[in-house]
Amino acid sequence: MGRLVDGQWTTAPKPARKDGRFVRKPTQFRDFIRADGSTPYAAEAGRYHLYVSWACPWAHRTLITRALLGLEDAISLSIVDPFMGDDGWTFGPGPDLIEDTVGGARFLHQVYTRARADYTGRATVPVLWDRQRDTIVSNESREIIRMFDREMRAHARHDLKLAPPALHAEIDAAIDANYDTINNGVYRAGFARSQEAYEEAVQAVFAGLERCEALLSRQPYLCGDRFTEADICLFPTLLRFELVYYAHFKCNLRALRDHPNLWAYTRAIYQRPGVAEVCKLDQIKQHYYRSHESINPPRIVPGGPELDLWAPHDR
Ligand SMILES: N[C@@H](CCC(=O)N[C@@H](CS)C(=O)NCC(=O)O)C(=O)O
Repeated sequence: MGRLVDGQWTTAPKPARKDGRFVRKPTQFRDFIRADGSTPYAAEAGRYHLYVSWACPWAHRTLITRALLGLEDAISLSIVDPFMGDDGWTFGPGPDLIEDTVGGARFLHQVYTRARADYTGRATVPVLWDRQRDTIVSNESREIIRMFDREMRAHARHDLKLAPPALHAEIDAAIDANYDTINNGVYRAGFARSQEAYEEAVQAVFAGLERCEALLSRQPYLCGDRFTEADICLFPTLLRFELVYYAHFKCNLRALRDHPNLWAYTRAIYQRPGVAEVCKLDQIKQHYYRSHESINPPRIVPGGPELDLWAPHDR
């Protein structure tokens, strides 16, 4: 996996941490679109462009939010190839991919250096690009979905509030609670380089899942009766659980299907109009099993599991 150092792409290995832990660095582009004009990023249709991968759970949050709000005409899209090799994320052509129609880049890292010529860090998806100022607004999924929901409302086709102001604190607390344990927990387990770091992460993943399982036995969604951003942030990880995290990231104490409420909840969200269309299960498997050579050296993509995401649910 490569990264940018002072604007130069390098695949030179980074020295591993002594404790074997995987630590995700904070994202660096943290500007905000504001409908009230209080930032240089006005809430205009046709101005912003989203760079994503179908495979990435963080990017998946932004794709689901864009689809549920009906922002497809307001925010354009580029979709990178699921294979992430020495060049990092690259643009198509390929099935279900969309090239960089804004800047004609071949590699995603070129989008980063176009925004900041001396950027140091990983070139990650999602990226929200501003055509007018020719720069990145944000590369933080959680903040991008909040902008879509709160600030781009005038351009949304569907009248859906994913983060009603009265629930902000509760939604943020739910997203925080699941981030370390579940969303990033699976990565901490999968990329651990010591037994101790792995054990710690895998226990946290399943403790987090048990907590959600208990919560969802009492209420339909993480924040009560309403479907919110907190559900959008959890769903991409649950969808990937049996597909990749169980085997590839060794999160195998139990399957997701062993948690009846979580499994039904996952199917219920998958079956909401507009969601299945932005869930490309094959691209998810292709990305993880083929891109992480250190975990899966022969890069063989398993045939299973057989998942019936359309099975009826009672939620
Ligand atoms: N904090 C970021 C995380 C984004 C992220 O790590 N994306 C991964 C894909 S799953 C990526 O692009 N990784 C490329 C790399 O690390 O080189 C967010 O939530 O938006």
